[in-house]
Amino acid sequence: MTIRNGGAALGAMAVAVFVASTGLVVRGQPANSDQQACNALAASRIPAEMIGLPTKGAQVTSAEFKAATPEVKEAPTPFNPSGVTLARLAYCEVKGEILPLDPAAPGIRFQVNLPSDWNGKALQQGGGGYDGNVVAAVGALPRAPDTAPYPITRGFATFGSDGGHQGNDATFALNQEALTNFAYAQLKKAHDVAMALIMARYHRAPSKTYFVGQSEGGREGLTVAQRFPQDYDGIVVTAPAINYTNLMLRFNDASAALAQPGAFLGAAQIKTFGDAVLGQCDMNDGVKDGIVGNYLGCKIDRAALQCKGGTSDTCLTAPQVAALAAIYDPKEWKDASGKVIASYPRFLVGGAEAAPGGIAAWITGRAPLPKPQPAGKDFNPQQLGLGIGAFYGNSAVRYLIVKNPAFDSLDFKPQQYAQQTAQAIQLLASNDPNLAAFQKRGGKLIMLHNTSDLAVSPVATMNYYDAMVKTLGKKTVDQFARLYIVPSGGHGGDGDVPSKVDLLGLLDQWVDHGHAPAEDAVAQEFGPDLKVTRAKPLCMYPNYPRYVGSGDKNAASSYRCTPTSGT
Ligand SMILES: [Ca+2]
Repeated sequence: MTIRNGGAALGAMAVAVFVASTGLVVRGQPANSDQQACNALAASRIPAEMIGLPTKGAQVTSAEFKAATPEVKEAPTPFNPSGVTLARLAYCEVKGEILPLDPAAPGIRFQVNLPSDWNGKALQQGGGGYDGNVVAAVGALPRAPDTAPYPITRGFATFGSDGGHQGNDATFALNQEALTNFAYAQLKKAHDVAMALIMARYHRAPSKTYFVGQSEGGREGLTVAQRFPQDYDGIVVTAPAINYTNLMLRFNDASAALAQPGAFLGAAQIKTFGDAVLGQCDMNDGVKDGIVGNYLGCKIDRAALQCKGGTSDTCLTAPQVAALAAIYDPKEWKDASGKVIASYPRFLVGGAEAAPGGIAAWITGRAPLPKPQPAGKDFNPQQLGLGIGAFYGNSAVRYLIVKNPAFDSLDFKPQQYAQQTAQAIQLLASNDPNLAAFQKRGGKLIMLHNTSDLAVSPVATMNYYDAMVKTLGKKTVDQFARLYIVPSGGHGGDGDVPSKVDLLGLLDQWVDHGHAPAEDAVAQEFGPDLKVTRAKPLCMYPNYPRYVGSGDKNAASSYRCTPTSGT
C-alpha cells in the first residue's frame, strides 16, 4: 500500500522511503529537515484499503510546517479567561478530507499535527455538540490546568476531525452516511488516516494511542472504547453525552415546559433558585464556599420557592416551578400501551446553577422557543435568543428523528414517532457497559463529570459506571477505569470552582508507567495570573471532598474524600 505524493516531490531528488513493517511507501524529497519532511506529505493520498471502514480514500489538501511559538499573553476573553496562549513546539500541520461513498454525503475533514520532537504517542481529540468544525487539536485539552503544556508541546502527534459534516446543527442527519459517520464511523476513518500519516512521517506506528473528548467528544471516547477497543491504549472522557438522543428529548421537554404561559425563567428566577441551592445545601460538605460538595445529599425543596400570593423576583410562579421540574427531574417517555420507549435520569445541583455556564446558557437562553417556529435555515438560534439545549433539541427533533426541517418541535411526542425515536436512540446511545475487549487489551479509561452540568446529567455518567461494575465486576473495573465526580462547575467544569486537572497526564502515567490514579490528584482553580487560587482532592465516585473542619479551606489538604450520602 502506498501514500503517493504529487507535485514537486517527484523531482530529481525524489526518493522512496520503504517501511518494511507495513509496506508503506512515501515518495518525496529526502527528509533532511523537519520542514522538508512536512512538505513531503502535501498532496498525499491515503488509499481506501488503508482505512478500516468504507470510504473512497483520503486526500491531504495541505501540509504546512509550523515553527515553535513562545507563550503569549493577550486580553482575556470568555474562551480564554487568562488571556494566555502557551508555547508550542514546532509541528507539521496536515489537513485533508476523507472522501465519502455517497456523492451527496459530505467528506470528513481532518487535521493531523506531527511534532518535530515526537514522543512516540498519538492523541485523537473528540468534538462537541453536533461536531461540524475541524478539531484542530493544537490547544489546551478540556479541564487541563491553565499551566499544563499543550499535548502537541508534550510531543504527542494529535489529530481531530469535523465529525463528518460542517455546521453545528443536525441537518447532516438527513443523509444516512453522514449520520453513520457522526454516530461512530468517522472516528475510525479519521483514526486510520492519522495512523497512515504518522507512519509516513516517522516510519513507525505510535507506541500508545489515546483518545480525549468532552461532551459529544466524551460520547465519542466511549464509542471508540465500545466499537474500536483495539485502536486505543487509553481514553479520557469528560461530561460524556451518552444516551445522546434521550438527552435531546430532555432538552425538548424543557423547552416545551418553558414555553407554557408564565413559565419562562428569567435571570431573577434563576438567581432565586441558585440562591436556594446554596442556602439549603452549601454546608452539606462542612464548608460554606459556594459549592455543594455532597452531591447526592442535596434535596432542593422547589415547592418552597413558589409565590404565596402575588409575584415577585424572589419567588416562582407555579408554571415556573413546573419548568424546573422539567429541567431537573428524571423522565420516562411511554408509548400508548404504557411501555417505556426512552428515559433519562435527573440532573443534580452543585452551586453553579446561576453562573454564566448554568441554566441560562444551556436551557433558557433569553427567550423560549417561539410558536410557530421558523423552518429550516431561517431558524436562527442566536436571533431567537435560545439556550444551547433548546436549539439542540429542536435540531434533533427536526433532522434526526422526524426528518422534516419545518416540523414544530414543540408539537413533538416521541410516542408518535416511536420507531424513528428508537432508531436514533440505538444509533447514538454509546452506553454499552461491556468494555471487556478494551480492558483485556490493557486499555485504561478515565471519566470525569461536574455536578452543576446542565448540558449532560452527571447521573447518566454515574449510571453508566454502575452498569460497568454490574457487567464486569468492581474488581475488574478498578483495574482499568475511574470515574471522578467534581462538585459544582458547569458542563466544561466552568464556574467559580476548582475543577482543572491534568487528566492526560494521569492517563499516560497509568498506561505507560503503571501508576494507577487514586485520590491523590487534586482539582485546581486558577486566577488570571495562572496562579492556583483553590484546590480540592479529586475524589472517585461515590466520594466527594469533605472539609475536615479546620485549616485553609482553599487547600486540598483540608479535605478528605468521603462517601456521598443520599440516593
Ligand atoms: Ca460547601
